[in-house]
Amino acid sequence: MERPIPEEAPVIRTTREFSIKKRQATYSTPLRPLTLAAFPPWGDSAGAGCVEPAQCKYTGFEYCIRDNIHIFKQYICPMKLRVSTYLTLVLLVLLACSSKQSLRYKITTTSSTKNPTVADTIFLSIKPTVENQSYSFYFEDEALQEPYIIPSKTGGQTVKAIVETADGTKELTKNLRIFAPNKPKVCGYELIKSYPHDINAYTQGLEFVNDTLFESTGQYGNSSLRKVNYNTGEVIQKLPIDKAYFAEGITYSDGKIVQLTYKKKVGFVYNPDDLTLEKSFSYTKSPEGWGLCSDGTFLYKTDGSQKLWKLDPNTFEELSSVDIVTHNTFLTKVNELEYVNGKIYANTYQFNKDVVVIFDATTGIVSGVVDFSGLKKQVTQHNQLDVFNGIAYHPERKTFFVTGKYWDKLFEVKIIEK
Ligand SMILES: [Ca+2]
Repeated sequence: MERPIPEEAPVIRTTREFSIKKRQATYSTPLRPLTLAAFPPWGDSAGAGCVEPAQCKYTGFEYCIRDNIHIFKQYICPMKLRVSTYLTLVLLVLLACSSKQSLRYKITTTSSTKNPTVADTIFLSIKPTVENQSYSFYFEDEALQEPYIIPSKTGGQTVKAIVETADGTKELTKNLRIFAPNKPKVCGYELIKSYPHDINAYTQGLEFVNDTLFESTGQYGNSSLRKVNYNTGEVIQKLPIDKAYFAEGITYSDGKIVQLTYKKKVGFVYNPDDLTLEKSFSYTKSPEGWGLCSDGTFLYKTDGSQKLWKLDPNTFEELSSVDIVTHNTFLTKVNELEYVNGKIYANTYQFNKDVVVIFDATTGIVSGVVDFSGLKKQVTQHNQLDVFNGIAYHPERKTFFVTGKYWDKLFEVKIIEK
């Protein structure tokens, strides 16, 4: 039976018609235009339970069940269709115009090696090339001998280009990754002795002041700063840290113990004699606190990224940073640190191995790796046993002391660099 079309009703067009599943049966109707009367009343000739169409100013919906199949129809009024079409055309014209105006230029690089290092030549170019285009390249505001750069230092470097085109002047930048010139050497170690260590210490920092071992432990609610008799493992004094902080690396600088925290961007300064808190400081450039060490003048800090930060020893301001690099990677997740004679010895999470990496404190270039994988087997095995972390140099004994998180042994070792 034909549906009556009220004269006053606007004519609308079916634009979409689809079905949904019921009882595993699927019904699918191809899209087809259909001119119908609009809103009510509109009965269902099949008599299978159509509901009243929902309605609004421009659109209408119909929901029916026929032969156990749910059918949903959507109508869009021609006026809305016209407005939508018009808006779409305007948008397309605007997009076409804008894409013509803002040609996306970029700096591209090629070099003879996959991982370029210092003194390698890296060729630079601009893409796309257009008529009447000119450009020049800069590194640290010095004009380059185009079209190449010969990097003088490792780590992330930014090269800049000024491009002159008919559309105007554009400034482009590109980050280059410059790697270490040589593979790190694999170093060995000699085990001197093992000592007891608190199995409940989640070790995050180790530092000798004379013959006393200072230790920082982590975890929220269980962080602490400790003075330890390394010969016996006895904790001589323990200062619990507020549960809001997860304690990290420590070092000794200018007669004080300095301690980092993980996420709060706050560090603490203590009197080493009685562990009284003297002041706190904030770090504003790096996102997190990981390892900390001192060369006697400056402090060095890691933050979980590839960066080694150099800190002012008095204000703790982050003065500068270098990237910690090997011949083929930027080293991240560098944890506990120890400074000895221009080099930093560090634990790292990156390889998920019990290693110490050795890198230059000034350049960040990794020169050696020490594999300590045999030590973890020698401690009491338990469910919470965690990674190798904690390294302190004893200047009189000229030996390193290393341990791990929840390890019940502290190992005295000599690192043998080849
Ligand atoms: Ca240390």
